[in-house]
Amino acid sequence: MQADGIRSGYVAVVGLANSGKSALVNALTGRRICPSHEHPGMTRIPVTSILMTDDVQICFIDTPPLDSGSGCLPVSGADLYCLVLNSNQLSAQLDSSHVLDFLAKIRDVPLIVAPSFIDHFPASLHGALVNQVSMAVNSTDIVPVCSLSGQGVQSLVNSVSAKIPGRVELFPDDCISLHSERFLVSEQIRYSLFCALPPEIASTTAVQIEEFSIRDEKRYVRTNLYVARHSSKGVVIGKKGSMLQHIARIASESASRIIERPLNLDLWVKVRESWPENREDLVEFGYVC
Ligand SMILES: Nc1nc2c(ncn2[C@@H]2O[C@H](COP(=O)(O)OP(=O)(O)OP(=O)(O)O)[C@@H](O)[C@H]2O)c(=O)[nH]1
Ligand SMILES: [Mg+2]
Repeated sequence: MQADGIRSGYVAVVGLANSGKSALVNALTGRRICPSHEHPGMTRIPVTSILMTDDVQICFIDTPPLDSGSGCLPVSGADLYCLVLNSNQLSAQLDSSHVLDFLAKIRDVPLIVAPSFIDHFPASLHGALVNQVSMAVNSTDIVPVCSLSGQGVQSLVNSVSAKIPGRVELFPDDCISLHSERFLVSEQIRYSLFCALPPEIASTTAVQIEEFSIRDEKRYVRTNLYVARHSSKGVVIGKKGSMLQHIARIASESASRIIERPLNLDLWVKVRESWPENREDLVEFGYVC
């Protein structure tokens, strides 16, 4: 640890839908805590994932897309913002009113820009991407990344670490996230729906953990999946329960990898007619406060 304390703080990772925020947080921390999927708007509320080394503790906050919500800052009080821009749509993203609003609001908080998807461009063009960003954004820290191959990720960790304040440790040793195991598991169940089901059914199926208990070192997780239409119930269950088993397999594998414990997942499908249109249901299922 450094004499002036460890570098410890919060970094909010922000950007437009599908720009690669969640995949980047997972690459930065080496854990797949944040659900990442090609379906836009996969991240619905901020999700934390902590990078711990001997010298730094960085709590990355994966955020919902800037173009999804209220126009408020996705997270306030961060030590640093990391703006992720999809390099395939760089001009459009730099001109987006949501990005411009965000840049106007962050004021004195330091900013690092990470153009993502650089695997879609030859290395000879990466410098041009950096130049294009530097002409539009008031930041000298621009680190191109590919979260899938890991290219640029260590450089980004170095840039972020250099901007995190030295202070007392904010997080206990071995802390991987500020969320409960229960929340992390429920996000992996939600992710498994997108892997297994058509997007229109996955995005209208809510996950509600009814029981989360410890039995012989195993986590027992009884969960209700609420579909919004009667006709979706059969799709989620599948022939003789095959789809439900498939969903449970994906969710158990990914969740037990994250919490590093075996999991016994018990899934039940229920109908809550038109829940995405009902504010009380949205609150109950954790979509809005
Ligand atoms: N080829 C390539 N694919 C990427 C890269 N980054 C993310 N992806 C893929 O792009 C899709 C969207 O990535 P996410 O990380 O979920 O995007 P997001 O910004 O969190 O999306 P929202 O939560 O909807 O805002 C996923 O299928 C990722 O695997 C990248 O650098 N290169
Ligand atoms: Mg996301």
